[in-house]
Amino acid sequence: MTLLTLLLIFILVAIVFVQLSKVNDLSAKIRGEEEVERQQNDRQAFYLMVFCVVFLVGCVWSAIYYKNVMLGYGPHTSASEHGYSLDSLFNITLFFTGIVFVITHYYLFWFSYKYKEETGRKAVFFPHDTKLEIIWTAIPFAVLVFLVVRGLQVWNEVMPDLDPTVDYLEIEATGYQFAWDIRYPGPDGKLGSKDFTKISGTNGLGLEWEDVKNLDDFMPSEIVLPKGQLVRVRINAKDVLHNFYLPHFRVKMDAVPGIPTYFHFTPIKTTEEYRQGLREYPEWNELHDPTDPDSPLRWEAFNYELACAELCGNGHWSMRRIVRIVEQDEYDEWAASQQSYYLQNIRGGDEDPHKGKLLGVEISNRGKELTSEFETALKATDAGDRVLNLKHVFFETGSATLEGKSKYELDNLAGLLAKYPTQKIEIGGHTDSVGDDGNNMLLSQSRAQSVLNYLLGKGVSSANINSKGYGETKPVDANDTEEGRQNNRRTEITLKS
Ligand SMILES: [Cu+2]
Repeated sequence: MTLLTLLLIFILVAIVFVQLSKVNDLSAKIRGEEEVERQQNDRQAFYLMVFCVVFLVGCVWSAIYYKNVMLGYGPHTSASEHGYSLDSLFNITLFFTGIVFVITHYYLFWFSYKYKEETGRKAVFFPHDTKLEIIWTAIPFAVLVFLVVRGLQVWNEVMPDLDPTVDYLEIEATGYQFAWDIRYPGPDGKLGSKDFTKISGTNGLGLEWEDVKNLDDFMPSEIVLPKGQLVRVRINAKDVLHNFYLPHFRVKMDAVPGIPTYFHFTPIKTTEEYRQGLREYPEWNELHDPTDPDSPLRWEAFNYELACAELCGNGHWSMRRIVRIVEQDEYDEWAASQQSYYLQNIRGGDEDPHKGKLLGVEISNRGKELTSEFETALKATDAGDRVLNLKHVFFETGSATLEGKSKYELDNLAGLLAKYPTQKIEIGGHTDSVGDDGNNMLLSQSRAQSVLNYLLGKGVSSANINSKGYGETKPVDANDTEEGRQNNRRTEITLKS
């Protein structure tokens, strides 16, 4: 409908012009060509002046009118530390180019008006003026030197190499058609090494699993960063040029296949703080989705985003990712809840070079798990909730001898008992139902005793622990499947109240 109306307007305007030119032709025949030409010159000179005024006023007006949707103004002041330097550089450049823009346009139209053809006026031949040449060379020279020097200062401020002693969080972004793989370093704080020949269906980045730094790295679906933390982003591409663009943080860097690039910045506003800033502006208090009355307001629905700023193919738009800036403690909680990519997808599989070995990251995860289970059980009042299964304590088959790898769990337990020195526990041994009941009872007793002896050896007070064998009397699962029997063969501790 709009298109049809526009088309109609266009046709009508064209008809008006055709009719006007017919009228002109007719009047020219009546009054003589010269007179008509003079009048047309006057009219066109006048129109040019009108255009000049409307155009310049329009430019200034639209800049002011749209100020609040532009980065750097109104609600969109920078959300990163260095962003303010870049924004001020843009403003300085805008100031100088703005002056040139107004002056050149003013003279362009004013001269067309002033020097329009007039009877009896002759053009002046004006070949050269040294003074003028000097002026219009010297002024741009001075302005450009100032802009370039200021630009270099800002560049050095924004792009220095990071001193390795400085505390920063390093993450990695790898662009490909059409998504980003974002990698975080995990608890060790270090990203592991890569080799493109290792790229496979399960290992899209070609991470080298022999490098233990890779084992705790995680790849979340959203980018979460702590406020006030210096962040360095390693930027890569796997296929074509992409661009890592975080507009609200004034971060923009090409992702080039084969050449890693980087950028570092410090976010200074959490997502929530930025939303509160937007809230001050009436246009951000409109419905996010105007067709849905239950939709959140625009400021409530706001999120920082990562965009690919390179037209990298027809799925380019889908490279958008949400970026969430949170306070440090919220970040720590989020990071702790992330699962290592290796442990989730590679561990125990064909590509795992550490098969059969217990890894440092697993030991520390088990320690954390036992601590949290122990502390939850401590607070429990229900007797059943005060029982913990020591999942990583193993014995040699048919014997009460502890396997070497049990030591990690037992050392963790000894640590917990040292932390809670008044807490008393019972160690309970359990078997499956295979074999003679009496033998099972004896085996479970001596296994519980082995655990007790180990803990005594670690300095746990004998007044705080006792052991008991339950044999096959307390199964937690069915005894007719191997899995069930495995669940029944276990060592438990009960926290006494
Ligand atoms: Cu892209």
